[in-house]
Amino acid sequence: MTTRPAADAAHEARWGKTACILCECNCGLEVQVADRNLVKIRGDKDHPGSAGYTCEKPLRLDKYQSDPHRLRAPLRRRQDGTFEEIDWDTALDEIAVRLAAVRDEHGGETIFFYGGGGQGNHLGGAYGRALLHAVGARFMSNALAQEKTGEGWVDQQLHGNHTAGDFERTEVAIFIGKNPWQSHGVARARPVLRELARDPDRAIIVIDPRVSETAAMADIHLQVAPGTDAWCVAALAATLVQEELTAQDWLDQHTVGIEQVLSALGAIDVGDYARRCGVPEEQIRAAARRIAAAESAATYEDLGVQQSPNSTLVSYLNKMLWILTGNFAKPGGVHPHSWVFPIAGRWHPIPRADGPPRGDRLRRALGLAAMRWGARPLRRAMALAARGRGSRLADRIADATLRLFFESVAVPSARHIADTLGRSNIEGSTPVSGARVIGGLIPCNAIADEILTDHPDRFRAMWIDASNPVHSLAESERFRLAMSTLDLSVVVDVALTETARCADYVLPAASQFEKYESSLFTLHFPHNVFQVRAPLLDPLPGTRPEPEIYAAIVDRLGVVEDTLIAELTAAARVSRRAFALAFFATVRRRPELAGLAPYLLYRTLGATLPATEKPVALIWGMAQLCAIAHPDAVVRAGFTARGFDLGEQLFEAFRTRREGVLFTEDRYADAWNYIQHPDRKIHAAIPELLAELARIDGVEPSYTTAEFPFVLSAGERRSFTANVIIRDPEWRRRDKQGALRVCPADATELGVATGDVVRVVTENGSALTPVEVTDIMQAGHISLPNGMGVSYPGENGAEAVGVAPNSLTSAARRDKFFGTPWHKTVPARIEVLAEHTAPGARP
Ligand SMILES: Nc1nc2c(c(=O)[nH]1)N[C@H]1C(S)=C(S)[C@@H](COP(=O)(O)OP(=O)(O)OC[C@H]3O[C@@H](n4cnc5c(=O)[nH]c(N)nc54)[C@H](O)[C@@H]3O)O[C@H]1N2
Ligand SMILES: Nc1nc2c(c(=O)[nH]1)N[C@H]1C(S)=C(S)[C@@H](COP(=O)(O)OP(=O)(O)OC[C@H]3O[C@@H](n4cnc5c(=O)[nH]c(N)nc54)[C@H](O)[C@@H]3O)O[C@H]1N2
Ligand code: SF4
Ligand SMILES: [Mo]
Repeated sequence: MTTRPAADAAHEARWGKTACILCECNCGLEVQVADRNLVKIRGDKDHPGSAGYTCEKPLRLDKYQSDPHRLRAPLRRRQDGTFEEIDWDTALDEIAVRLAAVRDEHGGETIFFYGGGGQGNHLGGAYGRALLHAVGARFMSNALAQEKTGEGWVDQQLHGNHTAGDFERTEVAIFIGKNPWQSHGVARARPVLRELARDPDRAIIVIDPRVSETAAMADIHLQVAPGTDAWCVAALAATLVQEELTAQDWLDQHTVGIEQVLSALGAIDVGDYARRCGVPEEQIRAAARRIAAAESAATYEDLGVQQSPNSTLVSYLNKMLWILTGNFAKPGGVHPHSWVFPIAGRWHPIPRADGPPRGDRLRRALGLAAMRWGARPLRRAMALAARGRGSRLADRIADATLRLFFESVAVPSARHIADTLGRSNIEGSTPVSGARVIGGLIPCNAIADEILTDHPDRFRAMWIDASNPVHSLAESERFRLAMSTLDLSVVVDVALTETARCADYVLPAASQFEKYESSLFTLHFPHNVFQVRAPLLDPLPGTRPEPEIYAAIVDRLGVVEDTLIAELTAAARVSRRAFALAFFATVRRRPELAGLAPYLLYRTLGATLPATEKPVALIWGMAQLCAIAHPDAVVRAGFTARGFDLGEQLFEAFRTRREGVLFTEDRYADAWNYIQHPDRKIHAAIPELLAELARIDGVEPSYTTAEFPFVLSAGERRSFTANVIIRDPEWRRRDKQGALRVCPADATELGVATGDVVRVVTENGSALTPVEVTDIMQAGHISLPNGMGVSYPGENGAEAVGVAPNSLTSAARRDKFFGTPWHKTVPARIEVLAEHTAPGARP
């Protein structure tokens, strides 16, 4: 069952278990490896979440693993802008010195961190948090802050947690600016959608300006004009209120502040809002009635609205659809869920149903005193024990102490670690532009503003890991310019990406199949799954796994004394109990070390694990924190122990069950426990957004002008796009060029046909692209795929196929609350070329 880390037996074909890294579903895979290639790939039937399902995309994942794009040595930029290869020690030494110099001269807060994980790799980024703390940085961001921060904030106000819809069981599935047939986001999306569409008693409702694959299967498709969802979703919610379709008793019992919402929605002119969003009023009313009549309904909003105007307001209105109808804490509804470690929102431990251990307060007081006064001598004793004397005695002492004090001492210690590393408490605004910081993230669209200025607190250095912001953030040119003005920029990636090309140093990472990895997209309810993936093969020579890279730099910064590392390692050699005690006590005694926890674990617990398994040390910490946070749900998932031993059992399962682990099982009623408001109610009124709802009542939406008569959706998910994780254009089976989709009426008026090359022009750029004429588009709406336009080493040197969407977008067009970009509503025009030009050529 377990896959041993590869010994690189070159010719022997081996099957191993891993996961797909192309979208957040992380479907389980079985892969046959030979000659360092992923030769055969199939869905893993044993995976507890995907159960053998895959889409078409991972079958040629070898294009990620084995392409000529792979970096093989650290790179340093020369004066003339070209790169030279340097050895690892030189790279790490120089980077550490330069980071320390920026910190000492301008302060750690001027060192900015971006990325830290894509769709399948969050372990490296978790280790990267230690570096962030080691240099005293405060600001960071990642892709979530150009899509999910508005929704996250709304969730925080309403109930305090991230939610997931129960689409497998729901009667009515509502997708708002979401095309799960292509983009997934729901486990086993296609069978789930097919089943919904096939069953006459269930329904799919889609809000999308296009007839997306999902819209084509829908019972009701509200084909809005692009960017007008606020009026459409407000009209839906208003219909629920005005036709008295709300779950009034449930609202009285489980919500507070709902009256303000009801009165705001009660005042809306549904007919006029229907006109403004371009959807027939009767269709909106029919959709609202269908939702209200259902046993259960669940909603899913995504980029179509999150990267469009009024996104934060739309998130709020979206959530009103399931709140007003009471679709919470029941099969088929919407639920907050457990996490292995939260990537959005606060760490939220749920108390055991049978209450705290007896004498908790006394134990806590005694425990803390013991920790304070006893920890050091104890660790010393461990160190002695590790040298061979009294090891069993030390373990016994640790065992007894843990039994007495685990819940009272390790738990608060765990909270401090989780809050520090999760950073969700970091709020406020950015030093230069005053952009709102939410969940510890600054808006992606504000990053360049924080650099391109002579403000004394501007960002001076940037650390980028597993992300390609020059390509993926609005207005690539401006981001590129911003990078060029920094004192230091470092990129960790597997490929020489568009962003890496702008960096001072590029550090080559081992691929996701060459190291331990895991994704923290553990977003399910009532059953939640986590998979730790073991390497299928050794790192490509010259590359290193991120945990090793981060530990090496933190070593060089010299922020932790050797004696502490030695003492903790000694405790780990005695037993994991002894280690737990020493580790939690250390963090209790020196809270400033919490941010360095990943590094401490790697260097101490990791030192006692087999060499390739070192990165699993952090998984031990996650397992303990997860068991502390959700003890009953972990027990229901089949684990039997309590306290420290429960975390241990979970860790052993994560470490050895290669197909993934069902780590929590909830009951529907448990959803109430995940609400973070002490009254366990949904706080429905959000004053800022109710004011915004009132404001848009006076707005007539329009995003086009005579100069730019089209609305361009810049970045649609198609069958062969996967962000920019795969660079080889040959990976795509269909739509190789990534055509601009245009409706037949517009095509006729322009005089273009499928395959013709046109120039698409926006206020910020222009690009040549072939056209695909298709009636899935509505008049005035055009669309380009995401993930295109990345350079790839070809026969004639580096070539780029397709349009890089952010060569056309603007950083200024963004949500007024959280700065999320309006990629889906870019004003544009189409210029028809006199002569046809080769697609992909520079305009
Ligand atoms: N194949 C594939 N799957 C992916 C990815 C990928 O790159 N490729 N990326 C993953 C990632 S990171 C993400 S975040 C998700 C995103 O997943 P989705 O959000 O589902 O993907 P998109 O295609 O960007 O946008 C969804 C829909 O929004 C519609 N839309 C455009 N403008 C508007 C509008 O004004 N209003 C409304 N209501 N809809 C509008 C588009 O027509 C499209 O059908 O996909 C994930 N899955
Ligand atoms: N115009 C427009 N822009 C968009 C979107 C859009 O719809 N329209 N969508 C947005 C969305 S939703 C998202 S999520 C972002 C995604 O954009 P990014 O956050 O930039 O993420 P990815 O494209 O997933 O890039 C992943 C990077 O990680 C690298 N990588 C892969 N494996 C490893 C590894 O093991 N270690 C390291 N260190 N690196 C690795 C890959 O080579 C790649 O460079 O794009 C956004 N940008
Ligand atoms: S791309 Fe997403 S849905 Fe498709 S196999 Fe990979 S993880 Fe699963
Ligand atoms: Mo995304």
